[in-house]
Amino acid sequence: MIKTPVVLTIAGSDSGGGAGIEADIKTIASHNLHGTVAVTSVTSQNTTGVLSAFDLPTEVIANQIDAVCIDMDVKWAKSGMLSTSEIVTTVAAMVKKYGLKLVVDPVMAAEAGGDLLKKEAISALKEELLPISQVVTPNISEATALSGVKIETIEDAKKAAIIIAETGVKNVIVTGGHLDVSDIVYQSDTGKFTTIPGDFVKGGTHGTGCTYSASLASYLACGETIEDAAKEAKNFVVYAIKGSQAVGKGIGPVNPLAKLHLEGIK
Ligand code: PXL
Repeated sequence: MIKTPVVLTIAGSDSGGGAGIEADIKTIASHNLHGTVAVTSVTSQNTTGVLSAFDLPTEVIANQIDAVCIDMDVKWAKSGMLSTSEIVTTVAAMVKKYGLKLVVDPVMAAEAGGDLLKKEAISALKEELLPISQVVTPNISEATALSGVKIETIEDAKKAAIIIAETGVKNVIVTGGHLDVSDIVYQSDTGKFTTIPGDFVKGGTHGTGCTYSASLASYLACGETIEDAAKEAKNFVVYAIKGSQAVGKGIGPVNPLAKLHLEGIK
């Protein structure tokens, strides 16, 4: 019997069911992989915004990672909302302890507004977590916060990717949902750039970043190359936006099960 890859998400909970661990688990499951979680923070949130966020004690976050990793063979993980520098430091220690291959979604704010990472934690992210990570997937504003480069063109995004890669992270994917919808993949070991074009799609977008990084981690856990995984994950998110369901009064949540419902399991 072929062993099912186990993917771990280390991220916050979104009570509205659109982003965070809720999006991650749906995404991982729809790749027909087994998803596990370490919750970092519980947000009270809906489609219109974040009411509050309650960070879990770092011991509880570490315990969840221990529980999963001592039992199951986890190779790939993704991180989302990490909230504080203490949580970033804890997650970095656990990633090292279990030799996890990590996709970092450098979550800073919710789609409908609301800070999900304290400003002081950005340096911990750059100094402690990115140097031991395989991939980081910033959107335009996160790439600006990580690099100091104001991004208005694809060339700016490339400049930012090179600066972010100086932290030691192996691959940088600047997602272009807010630019011209192209994603830029930068592989630091070869210096190669790949541009992945996209079409603007209409639908709910709450949870796109989480869904993208969870899909990317799932494709990588299945052994795909970074370029193929980036193309497939982008396509996965297109389905999730197109198949979003009209719930709530604000920014509608993506539907990570849309591709599965339309195409079945591959
Ligand atoms: O999409 C970023 C994100 C990450 N994690 C949690 C969130 C959000 C956005 O709303 O709620 C928990």
